[in-house]
Amino acid sequence: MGLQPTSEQGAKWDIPLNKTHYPNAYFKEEVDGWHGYIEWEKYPEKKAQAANILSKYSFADPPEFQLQPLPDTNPILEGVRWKQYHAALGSTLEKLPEESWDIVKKEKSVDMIHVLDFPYNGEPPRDRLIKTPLTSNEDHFVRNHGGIPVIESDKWFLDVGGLVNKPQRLRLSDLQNESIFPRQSAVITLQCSGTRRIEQIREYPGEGDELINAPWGEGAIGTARYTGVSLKKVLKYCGGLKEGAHDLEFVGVDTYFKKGEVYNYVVSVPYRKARVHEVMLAWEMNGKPLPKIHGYPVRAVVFGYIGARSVKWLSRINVISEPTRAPVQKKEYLYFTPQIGKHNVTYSSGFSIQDMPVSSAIMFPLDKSVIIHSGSITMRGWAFSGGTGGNWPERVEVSTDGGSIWYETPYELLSKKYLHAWRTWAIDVPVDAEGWLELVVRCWDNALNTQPTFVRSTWNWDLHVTSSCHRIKVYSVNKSRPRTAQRLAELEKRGIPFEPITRPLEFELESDERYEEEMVNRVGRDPDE
Ligand SMILES: Nc1nc2c(c(=O)[nH]1)N[C@H]1C(S)=C(S)[C@@H](COP(=O)(O)O)O[C@H]1N2
Ligand SMILES: [Mo]
Repeated sequence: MGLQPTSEQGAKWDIPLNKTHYPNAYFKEEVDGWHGYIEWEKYPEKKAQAANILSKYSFADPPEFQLQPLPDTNPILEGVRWKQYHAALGSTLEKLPEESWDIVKKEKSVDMIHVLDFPYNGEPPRDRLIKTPLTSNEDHFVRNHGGIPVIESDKWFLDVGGLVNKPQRLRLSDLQNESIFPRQSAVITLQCSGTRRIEQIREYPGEGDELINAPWGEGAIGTARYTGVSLKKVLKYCGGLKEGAHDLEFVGVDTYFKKGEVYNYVVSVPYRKARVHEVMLAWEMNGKPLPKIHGYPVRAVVFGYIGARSVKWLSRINVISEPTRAPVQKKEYLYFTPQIGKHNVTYSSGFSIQDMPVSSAIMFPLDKSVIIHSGSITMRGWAFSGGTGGNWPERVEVSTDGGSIWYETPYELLSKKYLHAWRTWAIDVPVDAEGWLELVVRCWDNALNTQPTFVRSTWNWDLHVTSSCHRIKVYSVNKSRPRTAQRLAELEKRGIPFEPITRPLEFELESDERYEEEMVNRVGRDPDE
């Protein structure tokens, strides 16, 4: 069945998925060998045509999960609206959701937490992420805003233009020609500015449009060795910068939808970032070609900045005089004060998030777990500090009482220092107390920056950069305490599992004789006089 109007004449059209619809829209792919790439930025009239088509449909509302619980499914969210956007634009993009999902299945670990089916967003299981200082390509988180383009590496090229003296078209073989460009290789942590957003959502929900796609936990961060060339060398090869050059605009080929309009994924970073060799054009991730899902064949890697600037499937770099007005830069990734929200938010009132601040997370144990121990608990996690020039976690501290008393994690258990990467950490922390405890972590970086104390201190309408001390709750059962040891032994004898803790004990907690003895020992319930 084709498209049906929702009601009377003039109403918008509902868009069914998996439809065979009229060839009402057809947008040609721009370049042979670049599948899933429609160029929008060069053709304003084509953009207008797409916006006109989109305006004819009514799309599914975003699911409400911020004021209600998240679905207990994997994928957690489906992305119906984004699938519909792609379908509405006709046959060129219509199959992208399925094709992208096939790539997810091929390239990512089977047990990823699929935060969103489409555009694909996923993070690895918490305890595995920090088992190794480098993240495997299969486990590295993915943050996509659209479908995954598939580009043949020998058909790929990069256009460098704008305020450069000699605009150039470079192929992968040019970038890889070591007689022109020396190699650059570095261990880099990429962190999405949405990492740990779920903590902000739980306390105070925020903007529910774009963010609906990414209710991240602590796993939207990953560390890999990237290999490529320093963008500074490429700009030099292009004759250097012209007068007035200030920012570098990166164009990714994927299609980005925002408020009824279409774009390619475009952001910018200041030139000063490239000047200090902190922007790499990378084609290798952990010694292997970039996976398709991570930007094959070439992506930008911007050290210490929010992940959003590290553009995947890079096709063009424009040297410009001011930060780009493209919506990802201008309308997204803004940081607001806590007084700003639906009632008064504007784009200009937030600042544009670039540098990632110091942050950390407890990846083991998991929140709400029950830990039976003999006086100490093992904690493990990551700590990271972004920025420019290189920052690194110098000290990681944990608390088992919500942040009154802190223990320094032993330096032998911190992974190697890099200028632009996280450090994994571990500690056996003494725990005497029983019952619910709040475990906390905070990091101090080399510049003595540390983390805000509570989520409340970092809450912002777009729910970005949850860099407050990470807090989890665990239920402590200290079997070095005689009464606890006795209770555990009794449960074992009776073959009753300890968990879930919420299940009532079916046997008496104490014999009548013992109770009477105790009452004597405690000198009764009430005072004598
Ligand atoms: N072309 C393109 N580049 C992109 C994105 C995108 O959607 N399209 N997402 C950005 C965001 S928000 C992040 S956090 C990182 C994630 O990189 P990864 O998926 O390789 O982990 O890619 C960035 N680069
Ligand atoms: Mo991101």
